Amino acid sequence: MTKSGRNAQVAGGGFAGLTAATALAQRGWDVTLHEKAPDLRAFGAGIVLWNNSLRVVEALGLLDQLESRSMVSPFYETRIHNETVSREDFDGLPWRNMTRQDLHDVLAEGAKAAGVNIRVDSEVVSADPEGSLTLADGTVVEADLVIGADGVTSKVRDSIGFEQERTKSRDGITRLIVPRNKHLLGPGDWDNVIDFWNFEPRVLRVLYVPCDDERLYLALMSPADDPEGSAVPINLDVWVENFPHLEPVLIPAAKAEGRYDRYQTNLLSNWTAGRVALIGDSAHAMCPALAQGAGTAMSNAYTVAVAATQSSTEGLSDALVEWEKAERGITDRCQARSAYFAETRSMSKGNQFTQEMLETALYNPTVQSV
Ligand code: FAD
Ligand code: 5PR
Repeated sequence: MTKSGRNAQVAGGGFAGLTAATALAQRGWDVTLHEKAPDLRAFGAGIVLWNNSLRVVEALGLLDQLESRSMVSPFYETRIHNETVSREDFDGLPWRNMTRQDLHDVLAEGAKAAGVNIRVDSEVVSADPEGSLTLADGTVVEADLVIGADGVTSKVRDSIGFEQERTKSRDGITRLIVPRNKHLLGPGDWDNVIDFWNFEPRVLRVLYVPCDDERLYLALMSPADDPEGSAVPINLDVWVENFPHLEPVLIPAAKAEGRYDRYQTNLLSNWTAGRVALIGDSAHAMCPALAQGAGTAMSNAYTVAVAATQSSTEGLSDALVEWEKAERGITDRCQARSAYFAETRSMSKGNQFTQEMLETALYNPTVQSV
């Protein structure tokens, strides 16, 4: 590890911010992370992680902790009207499922162990490409490097004024964690991830993702213009009528809290301005079809830390431009493919994880690490 002694200010304590902060602190940076919420907590329910983010977690020294709180499914199965159309195992490519809270906890523990100064209740209101953040209480903090990891509604991004195109998809999803109730589900390969699609009599989908022995992540998809399908709490009668075999997990889903979200995509002209770099959803929010929003966030968080460490203080802005050039193509392609799947709903055909579609998952962002 090199000791750089330089100062980094990170806006946002989600997966992107925690990963960047830890990778920087482990390289000798003096890192402060600002999270506007009163505590470090994950939003949402469950998550699928692929090889790319698992390699990042490994490089941060946190893979054992992650493995003990996640599980491996034998297959990613796709069904249409409850008929199996494919069972994919990705030829041994590592992938894992877990709750978002567990991933967040693993990353937050890693950040604390690396010496990141974590400030909760610390809202960032703007950033300056010269190298500073302004907080809601008016404090201005200066930094050699500023990271905007403040999510899809990023203030760091919007205060600087990056050009962007935003789109919202026609479908959206309610995400929940429920008990697995495996014994009530009857015979079946209930350790698989199972993507259940129905087109008749209406478009509804249940993505079934076991996270461990006790907890199941359910993502219930419906078009936004279907008021019954998109109702929260979920409309139990509608979901059970369409997925009767899932009744034992839909009953607790109807009692759980949840939020219906439409998929958002934003495409920026640039991810960097001077000493500021945007990572994660602030830079490239994407549809979830390939389950790579957090994956690309963590990859780019890691590689920006490496690139910034390798640069001199004077050369930092140029190094950030070079970093964007290196990572942009693969991220943009993943975002475009995810948008295509969301638009066409063609994941339902099964066998969609071709080598091309797995490009991001196969990527190892840590190979040129310092
Ligand atoms: P966020 O997780 O949004 O974190 C931003 C953080 O910044 C938050 O803690 C927030 O409180 C804080 N913040 C915001 N504004 C400020 C401010 N002004 N000052 C200080 N702090 C601030 N990805 C996957 O890889 N696999 C999946 O299976 C997957 N499933 C998904 C399912 C759905 C339905 C959706 C919508 C997304 C899914 N994603 C998935 C994508 C993934 O959730 C996001 O891409 C990922 O959480 C982005 O991380 P982030 O750290 O950039 O942003
Ligand atoms: N994969 C995952 C996921 O959570 C979603 C999708 C795919 C892990 C939805 O939340 O295609 O919408 C999807």
